[in-house]
Amino acid sequence: MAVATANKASNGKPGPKHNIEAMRQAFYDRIAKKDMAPLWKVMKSVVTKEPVTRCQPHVWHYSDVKSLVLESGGLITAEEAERRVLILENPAMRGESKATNTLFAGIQMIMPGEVAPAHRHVSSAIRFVLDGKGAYTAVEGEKSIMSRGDFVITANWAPHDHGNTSDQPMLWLDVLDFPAVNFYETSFAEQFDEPTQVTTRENGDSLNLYGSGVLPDGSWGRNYTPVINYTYERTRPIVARMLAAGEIDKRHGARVHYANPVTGGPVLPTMGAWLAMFPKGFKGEPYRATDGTIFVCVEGEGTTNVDGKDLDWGPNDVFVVPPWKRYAHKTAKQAVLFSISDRPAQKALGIWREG
Ligand code: 1HN
Repeated sequence: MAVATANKASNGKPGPKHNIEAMRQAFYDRIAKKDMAPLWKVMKSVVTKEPVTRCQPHVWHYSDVKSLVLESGGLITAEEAERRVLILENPAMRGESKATNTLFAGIQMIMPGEVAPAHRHVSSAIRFVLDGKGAYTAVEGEKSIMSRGDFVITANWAPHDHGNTSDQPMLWLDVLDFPAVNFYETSFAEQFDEPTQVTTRENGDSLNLYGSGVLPDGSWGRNYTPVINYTYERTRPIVARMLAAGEIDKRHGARVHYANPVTGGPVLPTMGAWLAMFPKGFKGEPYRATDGTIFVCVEGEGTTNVDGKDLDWGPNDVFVVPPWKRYAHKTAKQAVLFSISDRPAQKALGIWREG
């Protein structure tokens, strides 16, 4: 087989540089037919010097979202839809059901008298309640009545259904890890014959049992929190107390993370969540980390600068910060932000970085 010899004159014929390029291309064409390719052509784009993301910073304003979600209530029932959710699609990843590359976000509504039937799936879900009072989520036999600001957890394979016995629509943010689960191609799901599961534990049971500084003897033995609903009623006073005491991080404000009371670790192996209160006039220092983050404004208003772009937010607005983009919060009023990301998954894999 001919070997290219560089730097030899070529008497009017294409020069050696051209020869070697032509020979390389001919080689690439031949190996392509055998489903092979040269790493050296792609190496810098597959192992980048820094994180590369398609995810864009974006805010969904509740003034738009709420009226559109309410409108969807006239088009389809929760039963027919199974889950009546409008997807918050990252503008750079339309049609992929992604807010970040690893997380789904959507706004779900359940109308008075409706039931969203029981099912379970490998993908874990969280709900953050935006509007309404008195609808419930039943998770693994516990019925949890929800209020605004509550953080509700549906772990991997936990049976769950929703119902609304109140007299007003209830809306919440759903965040699921299914883009990550689907990346690993490990999704399973099933529906139950009965639309609602039998509940054996009353409202608030798991928070009372596991969130009171004592733990039942015996091991919980699962890799997610036993608490179904971390209520705003219990969590808000903690960040308010930190704010009053001046325990305010220069980047993240007076912030807590939601913890699994059995381990002290994150609530789910795939997703972690935080609640932060900021004083009026807060001007945060910039921060970046490799986990793309979904934020919800619970109270107040402010602006988050992400990589030079200002995202203005007020109550119930949802915004997304892509991985490794520097961001800094500032507030016009005292504000509360909930946030969620895939940080626990990245940490478990040893690939998380900040700074
Ligand atoms: C799901 O099961 C729920 O249970 C919400 O409320 C949103 C988005 C995609 C796939 C399953 C729920 C979902 C979902």
